[in-house]
Amino acid sequence: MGRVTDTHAAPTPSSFAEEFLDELHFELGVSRETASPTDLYVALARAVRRHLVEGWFDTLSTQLGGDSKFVAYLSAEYLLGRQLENALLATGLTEVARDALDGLGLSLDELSEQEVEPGLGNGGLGRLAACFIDSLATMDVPAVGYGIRYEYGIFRQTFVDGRQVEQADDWLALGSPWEIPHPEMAVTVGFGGHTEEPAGTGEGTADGAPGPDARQWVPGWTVEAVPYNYLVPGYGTRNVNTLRLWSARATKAFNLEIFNSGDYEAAVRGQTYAENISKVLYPEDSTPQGKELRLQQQYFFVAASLADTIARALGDGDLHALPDRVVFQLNDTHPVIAIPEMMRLLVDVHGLGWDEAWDLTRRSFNYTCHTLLPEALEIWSVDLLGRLLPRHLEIIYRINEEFLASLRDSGGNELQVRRMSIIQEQPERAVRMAYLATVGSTKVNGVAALHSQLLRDAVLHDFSDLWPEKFTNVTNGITPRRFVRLANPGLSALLDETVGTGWVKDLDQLRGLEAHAEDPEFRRGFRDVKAANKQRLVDLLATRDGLHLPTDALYDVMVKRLHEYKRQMLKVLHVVTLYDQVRSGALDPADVTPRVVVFGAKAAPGYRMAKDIIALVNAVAATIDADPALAGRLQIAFPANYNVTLAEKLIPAADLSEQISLAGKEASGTGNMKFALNGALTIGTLDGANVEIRDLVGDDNFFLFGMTEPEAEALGQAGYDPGSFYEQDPALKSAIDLIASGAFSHGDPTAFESIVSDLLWKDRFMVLADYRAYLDAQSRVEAAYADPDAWTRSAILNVARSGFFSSDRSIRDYLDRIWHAPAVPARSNGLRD
Ligand code: 4GP
Repeated sequence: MGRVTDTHAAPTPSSFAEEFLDELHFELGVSRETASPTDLYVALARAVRRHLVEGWFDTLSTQLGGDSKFVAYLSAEYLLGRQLENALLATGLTEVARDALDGLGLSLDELSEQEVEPGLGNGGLGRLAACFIDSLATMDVPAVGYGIRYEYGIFRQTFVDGRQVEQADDWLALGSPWEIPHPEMAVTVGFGGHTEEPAGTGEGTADGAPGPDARQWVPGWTVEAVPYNYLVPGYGTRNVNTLRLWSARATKAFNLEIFNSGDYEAAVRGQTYAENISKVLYPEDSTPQGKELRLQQQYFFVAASLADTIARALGDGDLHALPDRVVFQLNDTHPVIAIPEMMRLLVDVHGLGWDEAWDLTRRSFNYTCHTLLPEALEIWSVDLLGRLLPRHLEIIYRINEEFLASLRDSGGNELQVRRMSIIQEQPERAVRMAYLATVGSTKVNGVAALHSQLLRDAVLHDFSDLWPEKFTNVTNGITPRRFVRLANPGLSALLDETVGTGWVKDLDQLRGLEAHAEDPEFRRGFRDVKAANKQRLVDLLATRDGLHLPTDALYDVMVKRLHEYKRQMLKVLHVVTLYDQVRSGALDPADVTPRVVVFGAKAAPGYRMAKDIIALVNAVAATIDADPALAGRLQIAFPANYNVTLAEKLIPAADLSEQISLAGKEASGTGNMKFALNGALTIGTLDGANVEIRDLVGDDNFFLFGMTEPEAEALGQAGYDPGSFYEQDPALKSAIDLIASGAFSHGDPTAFESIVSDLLWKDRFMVLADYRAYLDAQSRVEAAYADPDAWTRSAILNVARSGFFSSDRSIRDYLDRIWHAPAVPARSNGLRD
């Protein structure tokens, strides 16, 4: 038996200190005196990880031993955030570790700061996946998250002269103590090549003959997918699930013959090519990337995951049991190539007939859509697909042929057939991955009620007419462990005192706060927590970004990816208007509600307009800072490199949450939920999950403004003319003119010309049309903020009524509506040899 930690005995500070030193000395090979801060952090992380392993073994043996069904969550992104504090919370070791480290003259908080978060995702979609695996583990649901172990995650953002500059995120530079690699379990993944009549035998057929529909794929090249396991601890349970991320490795590391001949570069070319597959996360959000490498990434992780899943779910068992043993959830279109891959495995490798294979496949897959922007639905040209995955293209053609034939059989006209074809013909022949997903899945869901409705009514309406029962909704959620319990210890303590500690696992218990909203004492306590959180943020931004911010101000926060549809520009116009009015004397600075406007946003590196908007925000920030008239009244803070770690400090400090996308464009949003749950009031449109937030927290506790989706749609249809809004609203005109005049660019009127002319002539997301309503809503915010008691009451009610937005509830909905996979609590077996 290897050296193991006796986790049966409750760890004490001294036993934990021993484990920590053991890691430091024997695993890292450094002494306490010579250890760097990273060494200390790594030793700590590994000491904590020991306490997850036993639960993990128990979970695996419980789940694999029975005939339970498990969820295979396929996602190209997991935006995990830091792991240490979450693991400490799950193991209940926070105080033990703190005391142990104290005893060694070390600080838990300082060591925690050493952790580099794994930024293996872009934004909402990746963070949602991280919340979901947390909830799945907490709820004892057998589940594996599958994804890619990118060597470089989402880029690190810096600003140079106010403009975004990207740097590679080498998060693995100093190693990651949370991962457990298994090179011996590598899976071979093929690419390219050609298909032919099957010569060999069908592995899965009784007589060893190829199946009736089988073809043989002869790949042109292969790579190895090496699994790295991450332990996903549930909260308040023994259960520890698995996140399995795949890393690409060359099948043959290098060619010795070529090396010996002296061409060193050529000798490793194959390796470089193969390993590029998991090298870097595409830094795109809500935008498709039609790049070959991206398709390689998608197929790479999907093929490895399916092979793994089949082995795990069935072992040597009967393939016909597949839908009873595993359910695949496709997180957006990125993993949709899994559908033809499953067909290939069943038909070509295991010798099943086409119809049977199709039935099993369709019963095993489900698809979540995360967008409403038509251009954000992935499309792969048949040229590229045929070159990279020739057999998959054949399979897709046949799926489409049969689907279109069935449409015609049931009386579909040619127009409808063309509209619904998985293959688009114009402007190039290409595969519509969202359609393939819809045809190949049992259920298709949107991520908020409005979004699911719009999927049915617009984006996928032909399909929902055909298969109404296929469409459902699961409103997104967020984990209360990370986003309240860890991020907001002050609020957590107050909640524990007031409603007990059960809320961490059952967020509906927050309802118990409602009565306390009327209690002046409780309000005071709640306000104190908010004030302390602001202080914590101010201190952090002072050291992290050199910003000097007041604490006694309204914290007005807009953090999310930079995208035109999210309308950071509307927020900028509000700030510019305030500045403009003070400057022109129309507004007495003394009448400006002291306000710190916080932005956090990364722009996709190739997205010009988004990057220009970042530059504008920084330019306006600098101009306002330099103006003494606004000192202590209005300030923009735009800390660079917004990520999960920063979110955890920013959100608890916010008073006002900006959720101001054009109605009908934000699928759900999840930041909106985090803010409400931490006691910020929302200023927002009727978009995404804002609709449900407002329904729950109450109209009086939410600042609604702007067009509804049908209104925006109608305005678009009628021929939207942003210039007319500019002409008719003097404040708006003046704000835009001020930007155009060069007031924020040292007199250079060309600096923001792209933004100004876009707003005046195009304004696809109707910023100008909603400007006036937004300003009016901001006036209501100011009036409400002037009455701290009433504001606090509203904030408390936001917390009390946001229990619905727990990702535990989302998972319950997935289980009830889609997965039907019962919980299987891990049974203790003790550590095995
Ligand atoms: C996002 C959506 O834009 C956001 O509304 C939603 O809350 C989130 O997914 C989770 O469902 N989409 C992406 C993306 O992050 O990359 O498409």
